[in-house]
Amino acid sequence: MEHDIDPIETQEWLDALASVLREEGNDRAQFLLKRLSDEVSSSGEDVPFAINTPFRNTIRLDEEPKYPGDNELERKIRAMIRWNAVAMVVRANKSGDDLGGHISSFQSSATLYDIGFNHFWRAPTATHPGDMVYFQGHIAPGIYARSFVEGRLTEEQLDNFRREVDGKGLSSYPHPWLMPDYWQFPTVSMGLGPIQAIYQAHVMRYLENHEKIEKGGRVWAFLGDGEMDEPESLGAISLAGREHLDNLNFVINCNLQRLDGPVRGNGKIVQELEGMFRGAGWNVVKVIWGRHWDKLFAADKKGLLQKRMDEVVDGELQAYKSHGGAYTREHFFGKYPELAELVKDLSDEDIYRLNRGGHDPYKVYAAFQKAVSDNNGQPTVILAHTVKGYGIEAGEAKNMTHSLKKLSVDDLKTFRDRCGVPISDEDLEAGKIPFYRPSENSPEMQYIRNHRNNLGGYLPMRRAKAEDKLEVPTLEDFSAVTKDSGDREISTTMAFNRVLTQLLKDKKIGNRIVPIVPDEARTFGMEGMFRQFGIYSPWGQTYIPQDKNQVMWYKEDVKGQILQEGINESGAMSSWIAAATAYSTYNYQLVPFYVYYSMFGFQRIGDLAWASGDLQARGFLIGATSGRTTLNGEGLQHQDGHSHILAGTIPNCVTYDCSYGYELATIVQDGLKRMVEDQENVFYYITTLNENYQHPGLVDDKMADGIKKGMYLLEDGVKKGKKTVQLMGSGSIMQEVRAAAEMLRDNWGVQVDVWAVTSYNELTREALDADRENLLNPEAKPRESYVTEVMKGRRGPVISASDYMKNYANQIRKWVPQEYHVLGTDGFGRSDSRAQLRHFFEVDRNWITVAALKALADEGTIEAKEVTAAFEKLGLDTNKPNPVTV
Ligand SMILES: Cc1ncc(C[n+]2csc(CCOP(=O)(O)OP(=O)(O)O)c2C)c(N)n1
Ligand SMILES: [Mg+2]
Repeated sequence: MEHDIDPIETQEWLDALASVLREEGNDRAQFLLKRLSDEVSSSGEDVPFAINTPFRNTIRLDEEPKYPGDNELERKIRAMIRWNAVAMVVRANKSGDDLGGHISSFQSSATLYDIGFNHFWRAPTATHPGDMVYFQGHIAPGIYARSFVEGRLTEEQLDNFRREVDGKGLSSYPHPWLMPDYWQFPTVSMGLGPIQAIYQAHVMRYLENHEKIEKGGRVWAFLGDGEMDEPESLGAISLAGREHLDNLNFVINCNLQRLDGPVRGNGKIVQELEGMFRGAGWNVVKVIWGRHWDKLFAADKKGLLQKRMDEVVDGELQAYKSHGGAYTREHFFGKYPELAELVKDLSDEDIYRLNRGGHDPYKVYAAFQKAVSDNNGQPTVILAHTVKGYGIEAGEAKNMTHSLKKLSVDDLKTFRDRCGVPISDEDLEAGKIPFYRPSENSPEMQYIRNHRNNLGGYLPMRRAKAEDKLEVPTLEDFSAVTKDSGDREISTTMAFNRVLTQLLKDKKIGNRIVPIVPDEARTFGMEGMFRQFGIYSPWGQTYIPQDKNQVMWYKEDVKGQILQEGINESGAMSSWIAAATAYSTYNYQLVPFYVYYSMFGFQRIGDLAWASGDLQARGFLIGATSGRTTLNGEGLQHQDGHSHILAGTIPNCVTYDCSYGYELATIVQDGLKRMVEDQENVFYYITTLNENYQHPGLVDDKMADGIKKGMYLLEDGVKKGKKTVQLMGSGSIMQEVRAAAEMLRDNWGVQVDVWAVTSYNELTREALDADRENLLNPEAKPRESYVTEVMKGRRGPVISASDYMKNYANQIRKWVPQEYHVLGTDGFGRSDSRAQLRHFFEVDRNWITVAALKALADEGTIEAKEVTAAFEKLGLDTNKPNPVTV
């Protein structure tokens, strides 16, 4: 009911409420409102739905804290940073190299960052873990500009913005890989910043609860309002609310625009976000209007100004800023005569200068202060209303402003005037766009230095290596897994569980191991770890678990070591990232093992995996229940035959497909040595399988060396004679390869060597490196690739079979000295028995056998008709359709 049918009665209720607020405070008022609302709903009626507050500042004027800074000095500092940020991009785009860069986004968020740098963000010190700031990716020029003024970056570096190849320049966006001492978090792929920040805060709490790091760190994520449309941006906010992550702040720069146009032209992005975050249990602090509006609101006794604010849509708000004061007077205030009256004494210029909250240091400071010190133990989102392209006449609030990279001399002059930097007309007219840095003893520099010193040092800053030195177990320590399994049939997933359990119990690094699962531990047989090591929960366990009377009950514990992240691969991956970079962020090494269905790995969270490379994450990703035909009953969407190809695209991701427990133990031990002891910036992807069979044992160091390099000789079967082949196998398909070897020997008199290939990716990388070295050293004796080195002199054609697409094994073709034939699982998976699937994809023992015979026929060792006979003998249909087509 919109219409007020009894204003006198309404006023009585409002007066009563005002008196409660005045005399007894907000808590009492809330209590009464809740009672009233309970009363209405218990009578079966609807309660008014209100997830939003009006479109105004959350913090009232009389609640604002005193501003602790020198606003005038800060304004001057901010102006020079803003100038340098623009100069950097415009200079980079004068060369004609089309380097790109962004001007308008930072201009809209400069005040937000400045308040953080001047008053809030602590650098890590001996006594404080430091704050972690996720900078919005494409405002990087603004952060460089500040570092330049601080003397941390040189003019030469600024001039090489986006020129990264020769190592002198600054990366286009925050990329730890390219600036390892500076940027901490890659954020520019929209949505990755917010989800990473949430899980960073979550892992921070995990470490605090385990008393592994000092308390007091905070995570600040700066995000765009357009970016909030990414599912990753909002998809995990309920975790932060539920876990009371009051160490987390989002600052969303609501400049109402994204790249092409308005974020919500016909609505209000601030209000929409408010509702979502409130629903997820966050504090929402709206910073809508700057202080120049305060007087107008105070004079607006009838609430008409508020009514107008509530009804106006973002498309209009954008147009007001873009068209100026006269337009705003007519279209905004002019709608109601009382509002036109309210601003009659203001000039058009005054109206244009009515500022938005995100550009007002007083309002922004108040919001940040509330987030830090008055947050009711919940995460806080600050919704800062700003203008995109603020202060840039050529682009302010214009739809095209995101892409603005070049400014005319006149535009530069106007912007220079607005910033008040001492740059001459002559310089600008001569095409120079000088940077500006005040002298070291200027009040501005003193101010910057004092404030950053008080906050522990300069940011951004990244620690490239942890100071702590750890020792990892030796391969001998894993002898339970590296020895022959005898008659016992086990899977590599089971072998992995043994390795992990042993690591968790290890005296030296056991407390550094972080197992991570997304609701799939039982699938991998890991449920025994629940009771043994506990599932992390900030609440401990407030209920008696249903299975408490069983040996392996579901134990939740504040000291629990396992991160069970629910059905949430992106969240689990983000937890893994936070743990895998703890050596850098917390100076405390962790070894996370994220175990998941291999199909729901790289293809689902590919962009986070790519970011992990940039982040120089160190840890293990375990694609359990892998293999297109080995995971047999689940069908097309579960059966992975390509994750190794995807993983291989990440330069510092080391990948292995294991057949046996001793391979797995060798690889994990080597990974620990490289990542933990040597602090090498690589991470591991290992696939394990759930097919049970007997496992042989590790023979010697040479075998271990081959496992790490990517292949080794498993069966040395070729002696004298002409009928010889080389078979390569990996994963579970190794069992088919070995069976084929038996058949070839027994039924066709062929001698066979069997090679175990643990990583076609590693073999390829090494061989490509050898090729490159040979190219660069044309007169030197060529380096032989490892593949060539082990295969040369071996007799007979080579047949490779794996549970992965043919492209995976095909990679090494160039370096295999013999004829090379590849079998693989190209096509969509489907549910059936393993035997049926391997027949369907033509990777079983029969198909390997006919492929070997055909290779022998091709080289003239046997006759083609013998191959035809083999097809008949083995009952293989030569009219079978190509599996990739069905
Ligand atoms: C996943 C992804 N998609 C698209 C882009 C390209 N992109 C860069 S900035 C941008 C617009 C950002 O708008 P908003 O989040 O509102 O930030 P603003 O610049 O307005 O602060 C887009 C689409 C990207 N970086 N990442
Ligand atoms: Mg925006």
